[in-house]
Amino acid sequence: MTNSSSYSEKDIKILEGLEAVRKRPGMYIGSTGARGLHHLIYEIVDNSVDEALAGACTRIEVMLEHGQVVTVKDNGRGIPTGVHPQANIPVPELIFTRLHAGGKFDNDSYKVSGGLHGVGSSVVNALSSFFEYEIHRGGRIFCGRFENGGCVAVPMTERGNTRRTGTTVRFCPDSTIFETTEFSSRTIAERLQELAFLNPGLTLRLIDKRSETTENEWHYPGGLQQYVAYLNESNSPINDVVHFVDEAEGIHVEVAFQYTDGYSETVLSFVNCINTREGGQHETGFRTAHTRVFNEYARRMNLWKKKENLGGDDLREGITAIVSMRMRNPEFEGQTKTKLGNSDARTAVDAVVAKHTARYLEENPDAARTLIEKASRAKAARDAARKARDLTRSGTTPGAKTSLGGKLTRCASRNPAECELFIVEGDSAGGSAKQGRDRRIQAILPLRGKPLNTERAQLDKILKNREILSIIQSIGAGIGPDFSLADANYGRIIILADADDDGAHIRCLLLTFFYRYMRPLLDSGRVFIGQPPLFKIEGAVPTGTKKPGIAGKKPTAKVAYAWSKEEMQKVLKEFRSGTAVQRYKGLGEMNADQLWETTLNPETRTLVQVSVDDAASAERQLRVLMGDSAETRRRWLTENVKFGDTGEETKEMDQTEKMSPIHKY
Ligand code: 28F
Repeated sequence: MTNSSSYSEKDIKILEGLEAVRKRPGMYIGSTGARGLHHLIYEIVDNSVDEALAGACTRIEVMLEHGQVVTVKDNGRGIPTGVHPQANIPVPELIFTRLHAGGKFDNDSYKVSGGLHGVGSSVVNALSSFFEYEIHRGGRIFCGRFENGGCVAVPMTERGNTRRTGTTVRFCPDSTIFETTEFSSRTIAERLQELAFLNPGLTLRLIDKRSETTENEWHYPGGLQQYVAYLNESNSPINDVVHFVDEAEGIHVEVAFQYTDGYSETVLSFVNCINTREGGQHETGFRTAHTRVFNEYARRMNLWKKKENLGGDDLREGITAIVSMRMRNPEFEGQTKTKLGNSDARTAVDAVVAKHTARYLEENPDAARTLIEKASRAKAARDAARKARDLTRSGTTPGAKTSLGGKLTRCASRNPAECELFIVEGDSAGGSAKQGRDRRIQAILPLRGKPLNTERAQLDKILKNREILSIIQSIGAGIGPDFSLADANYGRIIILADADDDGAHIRCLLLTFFYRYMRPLLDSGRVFIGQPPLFKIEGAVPTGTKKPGIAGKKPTAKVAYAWSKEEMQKVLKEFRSGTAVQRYKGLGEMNADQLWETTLNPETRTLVQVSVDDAASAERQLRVLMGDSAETRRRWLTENVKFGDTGEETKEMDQTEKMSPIHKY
């Protein structure tokens, strides 16, 4: 047992390993921002999920306590507590103080791992101000504690008897390392729920004791079948959920899919519970098999006679599909290492999907016909859209003519990277923006009325909507599968809408459109929400005098702005009594100079950058808000509505608050 006072060289080696983590945390958890912080929890939870995958754990609990202390507890076998033969220290101390210890890299099992693929619990220990564990195994309880990033504070000791088995870890992220140590219950809940869907039979629980205690639990014996049904809850399904599990090439493949009468394609995929957001070979296998089998069936049943095949996009219009597989030695590629590279995954998924989809179509001829008819309509609409495409690919520079030129007030610069397109609600605000802007780099597109709800409209109808079409033409980079970010005429798209419900609805409609038809704009962080001030404070401020006895000059008039009630009250203190406070009802109440100073000027404005952090949750929120089920929308609004201090209902229709913090741009 190591005696904490006399460090041997092996302890020093342990510390060096964790010291490296503390020096460059980003190398191990991606960032020291909110995402990196949450990786700490995912890393520990994934070890419990590994136990579940080994069939030894059925329950995982995560608890958040005051001071951002996290506890994760499982009912697995308990980490072995013997002394490790080589390292000559107890296995738990090895796992928690040695990088990549704990068998993470043994290749004989489906090791789960978080976004950065299994950096190991020791990284969490290294980045925690304290880290303690309790293991129930073999009828005994073992516990130990580390402090300051892995220094052994209490070597493992035995403490009493127990009748259960399992591992509990309790840690507190080191606030000197992380920009924020504020955990988001919603973020954690989404991952735990996702793990529950991916591991039928596993129960996950989240207890948040930081304010009034809330508890949530997820358990889905139906697995992916329930996951698909959950994602489609707010839209109208047009077939039953198709669900199958099989093995091929030594790979475990589980698939579920269901169509709704919507138009978007949602395919989520996972490998060993890792969300492969960038797709990869398994998704390719799913798509090629799905397209091939549907076309074969459609021809054989004389449902499709045209020369060219139904395209994959046509056949997957309205589909929600999830592919979850388990395999050894997955290889990850892509920018965020979430694209699966193994080619045997494509073969395996193709074989399983082809076999079971063909069987589904044979056994469900009515559903098959419905889906193929939907696909043929989709193809017709896409052909119409392709014909209309020349409408949407206007010119190659911000200054180019557009057939609806009248609406867009272009800027002078020819360099898209510096150009900004303001989409402004209402003509009067549009007018002030045209006058007040920086003509060199700022273009203005006023919106008359509300843009179309593109969540519920097919492509050819979208192209007939003037508002949407003027946006497409102004950006000039096409839409949907044709969209090309490199062709965009602007480096920033800034939405300016009133801070009221109509404005929030317009923001939501525009974000839905960008999310559905110009997704790379969002993913590349080019979409922003302008933040006009809520209050204008006008009055007299006392002019301070340096020397006593000299009468102060007469107070000077001053105008100030505020973006919140609190800020307004703070600013008001600088003014003398009798100051006028105006609450702006809309952008139109500001003249050109005020709009420039408060909202357009890059030096003084505040913008919210919209970043879609998790496709699944953004997808679901947009579906609930923009889908066609009023019931689910009502339920969502009831759960998410916040009553403002004036008592009136302020519907949080606006997605941006949840998507990203405020940045100065
Ligand atoms: C709250 C976090 O970390 N749970 C874990 C186990 C169980 C075993 C294990 C873990 C085998 C020898 C490398 C037990 N019995 N929860 C957790 N539960 N690690 S981590 O083994 C570690 C590997 O060292 C375990 C039999 N086999 C494995």
